Amino acid sequence: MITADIIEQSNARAEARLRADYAALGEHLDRRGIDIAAIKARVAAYGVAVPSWGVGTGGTRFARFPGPGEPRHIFDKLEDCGVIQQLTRATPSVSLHIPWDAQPAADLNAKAEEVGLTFDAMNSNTFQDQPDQAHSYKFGSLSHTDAATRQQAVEHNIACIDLGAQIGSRALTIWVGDGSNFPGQANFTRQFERYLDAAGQVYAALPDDWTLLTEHKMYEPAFYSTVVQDWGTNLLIAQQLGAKAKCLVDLGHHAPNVNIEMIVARLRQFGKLGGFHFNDSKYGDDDLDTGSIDPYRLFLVFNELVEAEADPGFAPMHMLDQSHNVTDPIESLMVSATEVQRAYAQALLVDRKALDGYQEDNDALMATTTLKAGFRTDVEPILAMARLEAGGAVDPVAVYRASGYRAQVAAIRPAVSGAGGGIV
Ligand code: LRH
Ligand code: MN
Ligand code: MN
Repeated sequence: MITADIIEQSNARAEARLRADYAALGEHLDRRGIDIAAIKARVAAYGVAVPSWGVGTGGTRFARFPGPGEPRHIFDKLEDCGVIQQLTRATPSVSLHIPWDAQPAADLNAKAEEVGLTFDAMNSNTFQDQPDQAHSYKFGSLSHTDAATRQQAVEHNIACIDLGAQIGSRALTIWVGDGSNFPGQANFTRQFERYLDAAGQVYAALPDDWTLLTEHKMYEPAFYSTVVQDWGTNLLIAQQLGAKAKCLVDLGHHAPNVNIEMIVARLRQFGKLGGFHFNDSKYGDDDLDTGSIDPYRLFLVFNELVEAEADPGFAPMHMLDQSHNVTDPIESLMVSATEVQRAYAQALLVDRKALDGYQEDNDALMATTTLKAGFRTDVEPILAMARLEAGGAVDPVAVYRASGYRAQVAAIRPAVSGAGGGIV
C-alpha cells in the first residue's frame, strides 16, 4: 500500500491552490443558488465498485500485452484495489468473478479487511469451461439444450451466492454468453424458456435480502443471436422472476447510438433498474475507460439517476467493468472512478425546478441549456476536496506514480509475457 507521508507531501503542495479553486467555485455556485458543501457531501458519500478482473491488464482476441507487476491472484488484486480506494476514496468495494476469484471466504474477508475494502456483487461465469468441469458451455449454459449442462450452470450460480453470503455480498450478477452463431441453429422461444426455467432455479436459492441482477448484451461471443440481447428481454426476465430480480445495464452492451439514458429511465420507472457496469464504448463492448469517449452520455445517465434519487428504495448498484489494454490498470480505474463521481456531481448541479418549467412550457432550447449547465461546470475542486478531506490524494495518479507502487509489486510478482498468445 502507499505510505501516508507520500500522500500528505503531495497534498501539501496542492492544497493552497485547491482551496483557492474551491472557494472560487463555491462563489460561482452560490450565485446559482447551489451550496457547494452540500454537493461535496453527496460526492463524498458516493462509491463505485471496482471489478477484480479490471486490475490485470486486459487484452483482445488478437493479443495481450501484460505490464510489470501483474496480479497473480485475487489477493494481489485486492491489494491493487486497496490502492485505488486509498488514493481516490471513491471505490470502497470490489466485485468478484467466480471461479476466477474463488478462495475460502475467511481468506477473502481477512485480505479485504487488511486493505480496507468490502465486497460488492458476485459475478458468475458460465461463459467459459473450467478444468474438471463435467459439461461444456460451448453451446450455452442456463439455456443449453442439455438438462445436465443447465443444472451445472444453476449449481455454479448457487455456489456464487453461498460464497457471497459469507463475504458480505448482497447481489449476484448473471451474464451468459448463450446464443447462436447461425440462423436456424437455435429455437429462440425454446431457448429462452430454458433460460427462464434455469434462472428461476437460481432465483429460488436467493436469500431474501439479495438482488439478482441480470445483464443484457447485444452480441459476443454469440454473433447471430444472444439469449439476453437487450433491455426488453432483460426486463421480461426481471418481471418473470420476481421482486428481487432487476436489470443490470452495462454501458457498452448496446448498439451504437442507442439512447442508454432513456433505457435507464424506463427501467427506473418500473422499479427494475438494478445496477450498472460503467465503461465507455465507441463501437461495441469495447470496455474502454469510463467517460473517455462520451462523457456527456455518462452525465445524461447520471441525470436520470439524480432525478430518481427521491424514489423510495431506489438504490441501484454501481460497478466499473473495464478492460485496460494500454494503460496501467490501477491508473485507469482511479481516473474512471473519478469520472463516475464527476458525472454524479455535475448532475447534482442541474436546476431541476427550472428544467421542469422549461419542459412544461416546451421551451426546448432553455431546457437543454439548463441541463447542459451542469455538464459545463468544472467540478474538479469538489472532487479533489472530497478526496483530501477523506484522506485520499488530491491528484491520485501523480501520487501513485511518485509512490513507485508498480515497481515494488513488480519485484515480488513474476513477469508475465504476452508473447505467443492471441490468435491460434
Ligand atoms: C460481458 C461482461 C460481463 C462479464 C464481464 C467479464 O461482456 O460485461 O459483465 O461478467 O464482461
Ligand atoms: Mn459487464
Ligand atoms: Mn461486457
